[in-house]
Amino acid sequence: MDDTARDTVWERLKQGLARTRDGIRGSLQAAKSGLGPAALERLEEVLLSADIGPEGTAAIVAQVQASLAKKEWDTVESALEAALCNALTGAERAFVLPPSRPAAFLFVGVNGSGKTTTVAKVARLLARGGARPLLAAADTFRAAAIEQLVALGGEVGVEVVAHRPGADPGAVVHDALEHARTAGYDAVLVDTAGRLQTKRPLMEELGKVRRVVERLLGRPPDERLLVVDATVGQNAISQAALFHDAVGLTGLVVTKLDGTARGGAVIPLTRALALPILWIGIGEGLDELEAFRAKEFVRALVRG
Ligand SMILES: Nc1nc2c(ncn2[C@@H]2O[C@H](COP(=O)(O)OP(=O)(O)OP(=O)(O)O)[C@@H](O)[C@H]2O)c(=O)[nH]1
Ligand SMILES: [Mg+2]
Repeated sequence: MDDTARDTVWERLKQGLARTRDGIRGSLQAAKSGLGPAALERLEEVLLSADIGPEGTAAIVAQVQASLAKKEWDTVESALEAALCNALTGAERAFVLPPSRPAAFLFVGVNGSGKTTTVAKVARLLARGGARPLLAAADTFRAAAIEQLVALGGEVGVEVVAHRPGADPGAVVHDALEHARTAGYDAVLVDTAGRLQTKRPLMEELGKVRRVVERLLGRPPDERLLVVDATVGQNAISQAALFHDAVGLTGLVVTKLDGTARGGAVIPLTRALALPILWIGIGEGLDELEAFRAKEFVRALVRG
């Protein structure tokens, strides 16, 4: 990536996180002259309202206090930045296209979390990197879902394998993998129907899709990604656990970080299941997907 492209990414990230940052910066104003009881309370409140969760907030605040006491940092801002980075240890994993062809990626999540959009964003990213992705419309639940993926595929210039509404999602994935093999595609991106994590038969259907890939490729999908909407708050954690049980997640994509003051949700999410965040979604546009880089993310939250 050249410098101009990097600058644009950084600007987008900053803009996307603006709403979450506003709260944090407000609390830092209050802590300008140190972390007195009132400023401490304000900081706690802000971290909680950013959805960092009670545990994460307590740990971060304790660390900020300890590092200020030890004079490791001379401003609350720097101490907070360090504590947030620390809370995100292990949360970052750079995506690399696995060597086996075709690679297979499964995108799962609750209704409306941003799966279909993310599939198209990732397809564009792969295509720009010189790979040939193929999309599989395994959300056969509604005709509109298939049409949406076909339209997005057109927008990013990527072929879509689709069956009729109501078709078996496993069959769609089967066909897509076979087609990818014969036509020399590098990766198959599987869009699935949104489902409530509490609906057992629907969760079992995801297990079935995973097994179709295993049967054909001799291994499970290379990435099993949960697409989570950052605005849903703490409920996202119980969602993640049940999807993890169903498909054995390899990572997270956190979407809608642009429209929310709750960007801190990434912290409990990644910590709860020790899953890395591969990408974040910071807008509806098909370019508005960024690799998650903990340090940059924190800097955009705290400093902007
Ligand atoms: N602001 C914002 N909107 C997003 C982002 N990602 C997706 N969306 C929007 O969220 C809405 C739902 O996105 P979809 O991709 O259709 O979500 P889905 O998970 O496929 O939905 P279902 O298939 O119905 O479960 C759309 O209006 C998207 O444009 C994001 O990062 N930021
Ligand atoms: Mg969808």
